[in-house]
Amino acid sequence: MEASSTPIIDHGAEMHDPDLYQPTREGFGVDHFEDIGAAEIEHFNEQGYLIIRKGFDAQEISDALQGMQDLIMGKNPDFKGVVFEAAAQDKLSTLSLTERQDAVRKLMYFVEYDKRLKAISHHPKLLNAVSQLNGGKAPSLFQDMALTKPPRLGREKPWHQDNAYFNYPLDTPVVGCWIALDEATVENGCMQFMPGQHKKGPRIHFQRRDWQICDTEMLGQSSVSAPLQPGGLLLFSGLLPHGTPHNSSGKRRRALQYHYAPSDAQPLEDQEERLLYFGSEGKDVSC
Ligand SMILES: O=C(O)CCC(=O)C(=O)O
Repeated sequence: MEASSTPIIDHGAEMHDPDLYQPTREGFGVDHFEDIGAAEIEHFNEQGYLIIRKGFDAQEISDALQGMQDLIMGKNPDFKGVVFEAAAQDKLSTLSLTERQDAVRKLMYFVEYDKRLKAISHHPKLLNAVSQLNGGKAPSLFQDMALTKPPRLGREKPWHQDNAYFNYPLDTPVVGCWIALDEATVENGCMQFMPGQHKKGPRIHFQRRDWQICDTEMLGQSSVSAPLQPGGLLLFSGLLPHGTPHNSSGKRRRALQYHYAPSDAQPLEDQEERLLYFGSEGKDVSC
């Protein structure tokens, strides 16, 4: 099996100021999907997030990891959505297919190429939870990604709001779901966020290391972290400011990220409204 001859490379590997990520506590959560009740829904509405510590079991996570690895190894030649870390670009041609696993930054739009990854994204307990958090609407998956953050290489995802990337009307209750496939820690780049700040609405983003909130707005602010065991997940509002630092550890930090809008939500025809609210430098951006 051959890997793609023209690998897609991510846009940059610039290092960030370590003071951008200063978690002072861990986020609130429950153990299981079944534990979501009125108090948890209220928490999500007020704080913009909810952690489910034991959402998926070991078999589901190992199936998902196998699905991801198969796609990276080129086992489905129709799949072209593997993006490599810019920091690995120079040595990519020297790496074996197995070694390439640790040079990947992300996979984009894969659910139609692997049934194990689709099964997680459409798992009834996940869809039910998203529906509980979006006001009772049936959720529809509109974006799927895997973010692999390889050991010592995985780049930062600077502070941002996901809705800054999506062409939906501002009041659409977009829910993000970030599922840990490895143990995610502060050291290997678990999610960090600013609880409650989804309520402040859209923030202007700029093209810097990425399409992001300006560093000067985030420097020195204390954040909340979401360390997770494999199978744990973070559900979060599309307006919640969040980011992940560079993986400076020797440990992998692979994750799936799915985004859902209510199935009756209509995407906008163009980017104009998004650029108006989130900043004019955000033309054609992708996560
Ligand atoms: O997994 C990560 O490192 C960050 C994911 C994220 O926030 C995004 O892609 O929007």
